[in-house]
Amino acid sequence: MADGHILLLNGPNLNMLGTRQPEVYGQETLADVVALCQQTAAAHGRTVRAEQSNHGGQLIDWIHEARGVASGIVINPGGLTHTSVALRDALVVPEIPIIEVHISNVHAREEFRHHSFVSPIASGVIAGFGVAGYGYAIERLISLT
Ligand code: DHK
Repeated sequence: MADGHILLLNGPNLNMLGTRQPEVYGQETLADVVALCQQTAAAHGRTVRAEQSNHGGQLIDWIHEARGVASGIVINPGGLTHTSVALRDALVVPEIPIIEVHISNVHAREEFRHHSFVSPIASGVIAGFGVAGYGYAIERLISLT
């Protein structure tokens, strides 16, 4: 493994955090999320590579590149959670722990958000803790890797 960093991935529309439906996703920005994850990891002597894309193929390319390089992945796949077999298939390629994060409690929302293609291959799932859930996900990943 090259450096064992944690890969933090955010999917479609999460670049709009702080602006998009703040009553659902909160006031914090994606930059706040990245800073939280980096600070949480740094407290354990670990590093985070943070990426966001609105395009599934780009996310899949980053996941493939993680093989043999990253120690684990924290991912909020956004709406791709509920639609993308391709993203799920990619996430098993690196053979490292995956933690799935949702800012909102997807189970208390529309029925189409209740199913995740990612959850069956994840080591853990966090939903409904706001952006604090990303910090918990980093903590858990560190305890696993
Ligand atoms: C984020 C999204 O963009 C939605 O498509 C998901 C998730 C929920 C979240 O809560 O972080 O359904």
